[in-house]
Amino acid sequence: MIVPKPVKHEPRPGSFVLDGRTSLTADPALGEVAAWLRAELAPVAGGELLPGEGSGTITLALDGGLPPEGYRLTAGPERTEIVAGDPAGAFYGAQTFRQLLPAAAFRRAAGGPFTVPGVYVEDAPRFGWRGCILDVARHFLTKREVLRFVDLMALHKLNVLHLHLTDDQGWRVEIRRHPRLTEVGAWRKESQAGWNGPMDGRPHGGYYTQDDLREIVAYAARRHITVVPEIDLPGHTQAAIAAYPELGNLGTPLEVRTGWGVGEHVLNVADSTLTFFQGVLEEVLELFPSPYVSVGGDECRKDQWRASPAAQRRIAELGLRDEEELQSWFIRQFGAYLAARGRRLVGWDEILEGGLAPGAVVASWRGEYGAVAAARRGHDVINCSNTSLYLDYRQGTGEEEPVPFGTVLTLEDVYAFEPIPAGLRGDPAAGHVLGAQCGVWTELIDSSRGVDYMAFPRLSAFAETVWSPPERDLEGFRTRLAEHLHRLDAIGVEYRRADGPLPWQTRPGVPGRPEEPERWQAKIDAWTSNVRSL
Ligand code: TNX
Repeated sequence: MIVPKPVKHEPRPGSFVLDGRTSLTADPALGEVAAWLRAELAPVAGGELLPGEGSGTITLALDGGLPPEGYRLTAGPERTEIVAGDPAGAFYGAQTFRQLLPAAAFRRAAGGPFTVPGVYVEDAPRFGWRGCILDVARHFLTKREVLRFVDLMALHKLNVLHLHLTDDQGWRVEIRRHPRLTEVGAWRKESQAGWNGPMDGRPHGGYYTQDDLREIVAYAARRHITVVPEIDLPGHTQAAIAAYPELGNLGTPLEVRTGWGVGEHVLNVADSTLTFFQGVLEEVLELFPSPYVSVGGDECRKDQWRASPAAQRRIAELGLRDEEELQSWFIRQFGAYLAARGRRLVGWDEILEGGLAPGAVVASWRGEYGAVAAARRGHDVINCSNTSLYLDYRQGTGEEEPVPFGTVLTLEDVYAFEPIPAGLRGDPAAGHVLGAQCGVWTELIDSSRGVDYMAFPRLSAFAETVWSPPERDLEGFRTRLAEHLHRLDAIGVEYRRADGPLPWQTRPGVPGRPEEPERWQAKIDAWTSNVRSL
């Protein structure tokens, strides 16, 4: 019972035994995958899985005829063979092998021998972009917690970690040339309890050094996960402005934001501000080899630009129509900067509102209109639809859901998600849908334990929507999931039970912001009216 469900999974006669005498032999090109699998299995098997012929042998081999990230796995007496088109495919075959073992094999303690039933699996992903957004800006997650999350993504065959590194409430990436970004911007004096609740009076913060980020990137790369950094511009920048007031429109000191919601403080559009953030990106590009780099572009309130003589002068000089076009111009500067360095800009769907940067990839979050509009105009898109994939939204109607936020988004709702938006089905532009991303936004999630509760098992359902063939089978998924939850238990993931939170997973008295579906739809309609009129 494998999650996400493979393309083909058939029983074969006999079984394979993993124990202290099992050996592992790999094509030299798959040496890294072999090293990873050895490290995962050694404490379980109670042996080193050295190369050569043991009492049973696992082999990793290449076959260039297989699709990207695809693999075939055959397990039987004395032999398990994983054949892959590339190292990523071998890695996914190895992940599947781990899931063929009993759930107890996910404990890092020798409990073997373990038996794998004879099996033939043939598999390859439906989409090349299988992502998750992790917001480490609103609430910081330690490096160790991020690495654990990377392992959980890899278990689910996800391959993009979109790391939301900066926001009004915190700047989390060390930038050597602008040290105050973390000295000042990584800390806030307190946080709002829940949505519009009282201030908690407790300082919060943290950041990743450049060495930490190199480590996260390398750790993820070894698990075939690309880390896409997000430096959110020109809105969501209060932490940066608190560190360097000259980046803002008021020139007066500000604090790192302590409350939630969309802030009014945004960057000014001076040349010096563009230069400042190009400098930031220069260091970010050194840390993150990802071909894609996000500059956010979402929820930029225009009040300060409307009131700013300098912003208005910029609009006039450039012959722009309004502040929307000013935002597009701003984002385009970074599109050009990134393109000149061989990278592609990713931005939220707001970047559609005043004209798209050439080559930009649109991450569509306000429903799917943005994805449809951008794909029709020839841009690649990532479906991040909030109404299907925002894992910070409440998982049930119950009052006891911890800090209930957004509309109800159940496990079943996520499982029903289809990455190709309805508006693109049957349209050749659907080819521009690179894949999809679920989102773990953390205004109301203040710990790694809280991330476990909100992300799992909905992330397991999401993984099937981007990896597995398009047909849905809810009953089959429930059966697979029942077994998968034993794996998550063995790993120590504090997922949400089907019947709701355990008592210590509730947060009584912390105010949430539940939304009713009708109000929500009205909001999405309003959000997307700009996009639809394009
Ligand atoms: C909208 S997604 C945001 C985030 C919030 C999230 C909460 C996006 C581009 N902007 O800043 O964290 O909603 O659900």
